[in-house]
Amino acid sequence: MNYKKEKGLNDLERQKRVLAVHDISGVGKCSLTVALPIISAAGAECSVLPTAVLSTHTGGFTGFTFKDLTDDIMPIVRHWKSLHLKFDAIYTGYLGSFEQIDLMKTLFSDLKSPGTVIAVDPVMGDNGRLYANFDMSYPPAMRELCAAADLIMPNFTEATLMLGEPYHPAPYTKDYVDGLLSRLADAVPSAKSIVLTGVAFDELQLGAAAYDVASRKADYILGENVPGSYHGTGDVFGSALVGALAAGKTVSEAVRIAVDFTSVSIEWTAKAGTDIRYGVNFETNLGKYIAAIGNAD
Ligand code: PXL
Repeated sequence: MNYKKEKGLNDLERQKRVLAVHDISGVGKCSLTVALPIISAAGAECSVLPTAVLSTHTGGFTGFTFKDLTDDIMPIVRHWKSLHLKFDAIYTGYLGSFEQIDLMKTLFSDLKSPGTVIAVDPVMGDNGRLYANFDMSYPPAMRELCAAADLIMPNFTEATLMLGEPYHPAPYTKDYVDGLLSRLADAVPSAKSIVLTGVAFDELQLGAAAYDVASRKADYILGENVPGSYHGTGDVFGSALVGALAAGKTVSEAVRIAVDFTSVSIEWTAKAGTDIRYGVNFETNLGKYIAAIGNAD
């Protein structure tokens, strides 16, 4: 039997490795508790660098604990550097401080090798408001970090904050979204791709734009708009996107997979009537995600 001919075995020669740099919030399904299972389901190794340990995320709970791990970041990076590890992607999300934003620039230059994709989710806010713990001095710093990335994935709140523009809720016109993408591309010249989440041109559909900076063209990838604003959906989307990219999908293909996975996960959660603070039931839908990636057999 020629094992090489079997689907997927060529890929086993070297499994892709993604480094996810986010906080770990014990309860509330966001950041690393989402990135680890989803990127693993895509067939990639998900190495993690926790930026902080919280009892819950900061969106809607009071009295959460917050253990900052800033001091551990550089010793961890130095150890990994000594191991000569290759990361196919580095995916950053929630960062708790300016110092951590600065450290990410060092982490990128220390840990990237030719071919490493730097994916930055400038996690800062939603629905026109910054998350607790951040003030208006944070967006310009996040914009600088985005300027070190190959791919950024802001929502409209984060995009407008980084551009210093007023936030408008959906629905949007195509002209407005095209203009926003073009201004983002000018503001973040390193980025080859911009994935803008929360795109809706009417009440019925919601999705993302996959903007190719070289051609200045956007693909609009929409799915059913399931009502409800659940916590952690940005991280579910981002992790599904990064996992699909690690599995070899194009940016537009990966956005399609991530939009569908996020939308079906929201649908299940809405049916169950879960408190929005506890995040979405993506776990039940991981099989569909794996099938979309093509690793099902
Ligand atoms: O999902 C974004 C996120 C991640 N991590 C923490 C958060 C938030 C949003 O509020 O508080 C700790």
